[in-house]
Amino acid sequence: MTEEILTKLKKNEIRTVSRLMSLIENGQSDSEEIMNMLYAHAHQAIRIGVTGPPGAGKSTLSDGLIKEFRSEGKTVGVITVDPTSPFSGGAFLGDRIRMNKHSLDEGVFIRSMGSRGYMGGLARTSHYLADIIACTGKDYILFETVGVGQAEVEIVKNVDITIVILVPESGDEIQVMKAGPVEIGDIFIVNKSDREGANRITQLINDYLEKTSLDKEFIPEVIQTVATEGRGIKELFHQCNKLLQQFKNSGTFKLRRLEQYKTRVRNAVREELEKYFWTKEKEALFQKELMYLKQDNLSPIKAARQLIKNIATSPRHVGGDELKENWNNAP
Ligand SMILES: Nc1nc2c(ncn2[C@@H]2O[C@H](COP(=O)(O)OP(=O)(O)OP(=O)(O)O)[C@@H](O)[C@H]2O)c(=O)[nH]1
Ligand SMILES: [Mg+2]
Repeated sequence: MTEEILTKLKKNEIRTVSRLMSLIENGQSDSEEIMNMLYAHAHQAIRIGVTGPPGAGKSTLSDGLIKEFRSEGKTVGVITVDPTSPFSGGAFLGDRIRMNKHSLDEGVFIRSMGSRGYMGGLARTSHYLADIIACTGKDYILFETVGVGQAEVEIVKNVDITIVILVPESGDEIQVMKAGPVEIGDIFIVNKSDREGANRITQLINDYLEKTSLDKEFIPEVIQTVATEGRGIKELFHQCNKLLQQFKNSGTFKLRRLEQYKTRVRNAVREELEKYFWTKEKEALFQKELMYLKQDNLSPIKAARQLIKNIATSPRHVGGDELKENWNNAP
């Protein structure tokens, strides 16, 4: 069955892609075997993170990048994470309108995700979706996330190259630092450069990068763009390709892939342990017992340690009474 899915993915069958994605997003347990199999076929695509504050022009810029990739005959997948919507699956309205023009293009696949409600965690789910897209043979996968929120940042940290977008309104240095995960940027964009203050913020970012990049492999470039008019997009596209080549030559690309792998494993361990820990029974008892506990006597960390100690000695088989006793005897 899994082989059949892979064959369909390789043929770029959209129905299979969508169905598989829904399966993953709903945390269906039988999807794990499929994903394990797909992983080996998901290495070819280059993963690019696009991040920045809300409304900075991430989608407009991604759209411009898609056009550049397409004009070079390259295929692209896009995963956008919409922080405000708990829903997933359907494209977010704004993105749908903006990226609509690609909907008939088989070389482009776009998927929006809500940022909440993923049993397996947002970062894990988004990279699973990327694995699926990669199996359809796409050359590039763009991840669009806002640069706030740990889960969102985690996604764009875990890619081959990261583009951080700022706008003239990002203002002074403090604002710039707050606007996104500045330390992870490989390329910086000052979008909306048709607005006042673009040069000032470009200077600020350049100064900041010079100060902080002393021990790094390179100082990231800052590029001014007007995404709505397509200005600066070619430059960004070329810079992306140049950096990727540089990373491949220097070994950085391989190192980053190794880091990505480690991060994915680490995240999976954390998520698996938590899933393993919070059995239905334990959750129910925990909810119930908490109401009767003298909470001022038992600090949360002590309570957690008691629960963990309990699970360590008899994993998965902790009976209600045992747990209750543990709670009651907790110092
Ligand atoms: N003046 C100007 N407006 C722009 C530029 N780029 C994008 N915009 C506008 O800014 C608004 C937000 O653009 P989006 O591309 O949706 O920004 P985003 O970062 O994807 O937004 P979210 O996904 O909601 O965080 C839209 O109205 C765009 O038309 C630009 O270079 N100049
Ligand atoms: Mg957007």
